Amino acid sequence: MAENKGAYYITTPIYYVNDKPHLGHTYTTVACDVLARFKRLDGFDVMFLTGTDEHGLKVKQAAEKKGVTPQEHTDFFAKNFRDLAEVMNISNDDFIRTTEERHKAAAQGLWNKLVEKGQIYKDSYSGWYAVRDEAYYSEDELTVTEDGKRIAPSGAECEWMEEESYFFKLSEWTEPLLKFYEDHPDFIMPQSRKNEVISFVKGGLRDLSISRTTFDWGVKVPNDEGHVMYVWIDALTNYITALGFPDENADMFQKFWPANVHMVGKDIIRFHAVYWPAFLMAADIAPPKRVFAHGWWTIEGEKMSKSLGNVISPYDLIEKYGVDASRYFMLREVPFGNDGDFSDEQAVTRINAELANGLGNLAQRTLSMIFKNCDGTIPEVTDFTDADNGLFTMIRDELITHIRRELDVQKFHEALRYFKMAVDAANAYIDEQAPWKLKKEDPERMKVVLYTLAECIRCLGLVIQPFIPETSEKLLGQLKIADDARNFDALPVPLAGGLAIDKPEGIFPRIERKDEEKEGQAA
Ligand code: ME8
Repeated sequence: MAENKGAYYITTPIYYVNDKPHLGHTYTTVACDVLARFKRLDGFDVMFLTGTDEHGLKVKQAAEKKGVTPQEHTDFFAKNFRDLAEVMNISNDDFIRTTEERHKAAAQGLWNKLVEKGQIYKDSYSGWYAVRDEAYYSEDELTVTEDGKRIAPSGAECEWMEEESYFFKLSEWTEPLLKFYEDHPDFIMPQSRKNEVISFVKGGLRDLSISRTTFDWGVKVPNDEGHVMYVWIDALTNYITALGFPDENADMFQKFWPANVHMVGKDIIRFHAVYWPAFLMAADIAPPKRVFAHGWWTIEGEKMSKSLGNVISPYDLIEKYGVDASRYFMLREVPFGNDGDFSDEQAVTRINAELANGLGNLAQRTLSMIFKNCDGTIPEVTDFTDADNGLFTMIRDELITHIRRELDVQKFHEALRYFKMAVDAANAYIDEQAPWKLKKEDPERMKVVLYTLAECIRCLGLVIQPFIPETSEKLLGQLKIADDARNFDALPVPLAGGLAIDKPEGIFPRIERKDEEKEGQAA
């Protein structure tokens, strides 16, 4: 049994149910899944939450357009997100929908606490509102088109709104927030986003309108049913709903709050790193430990988004490359935190080089030699050379330390770079040692080399599980690694000799390029 290292709580944003999920949503969820799986294998008790954000004018309008009720609309789209999570092999422990009763109770519970603490007052509000962003903008943030339309920095069109509203005393939290950022230097990551947030807060915060009267598709404000809560106070609360809030003595709340990481895209950093900790501090609840804002997938430089009509469907990716290769590519290609332009060309190159030729080829070459030349059993050997031991040190002892360190700061691409270096080292070793030559010249040495490689494949298979769970399962299955020997505690325990392995099967097929297919047809 692995040592229990304590609790670890990770969340994705809850996605709007105004359309089907695309590559961008999948990216955030896969990144969180990798962390959740890694932490479980590393001995933590993990809670991993994802879900859907189902209230607001946008949803109501989308439902009206389709001629269905908002609830029917949200039921349909929430299912899309749930289904995709299953297809992408996402290991979430809970899936929250903001239309659930438990969530309404939590949002109202937080509201009541803020009222108790004197943090909410009623006034009236007017300003430029973008329905698409569910946000008000100040005049100086807007551009005015020739025909007088006001456009927000996000590109959304704004309309003038005037309504009675409840306000949260955000202005009182300017200094406490700045102090919080200073005392918790790792709260906002990466650094570029942190600088952006701090300079926004230093500019001074205005009180925030947190209720709406112009529509009713939302959580009702307690004791004033003409108002529904502003979608963001409603949505952000999801992170504590799932832990049993408003019961702060609930076991889950006690165990998992504050969250270790709220993973979000950079578009919603302000809500998570400014409003959310302010709401929580105002309600006497600890803020989360970290908000990590990753970059955007772009297509030819433009953010992938439904409104621009340039979205990549995760199902297309899966069809072309498979689930695991898609997961690997997303996290390997772009330094996590930066924007990245999507191209199939890069996906094929990366997958072929690192999965098919890299890991796949290493496993296939090694396991088929063992199968043919060692009676299908792992050789029993003892005399290791410096070259063998060097590889063990790199892959059995050091690799996990590098990956753990990089994942703790959400550098998925760096973790995978270390993995790739280890695979390359093992492939270089097989070429140098040339076990196919040793077969005649020195069969005893051949066995040692094949054992060394099999042991490296075991370790590589173990550490890569969070990224490519299905393939590593196949690989560890071929090596007959028992289920209880698949967590990271098992890494230092060497592969036993004498065990029979399964007949090896390729784990990563090479992906044919479109141009190769054409050439093939012409030939
Ligand atoms: O903002 N590249 O929901 P949403 C990378 N409901 N990631 C992307 C992306 C892209 N092109 N497009 C979207 C909301 N994402 C709110 C959140 S949380 C309390 C409420 C990902 O459906 C990224 O994680 O618009 C981004 O933050 C999120 O989807 C926005 O999803």
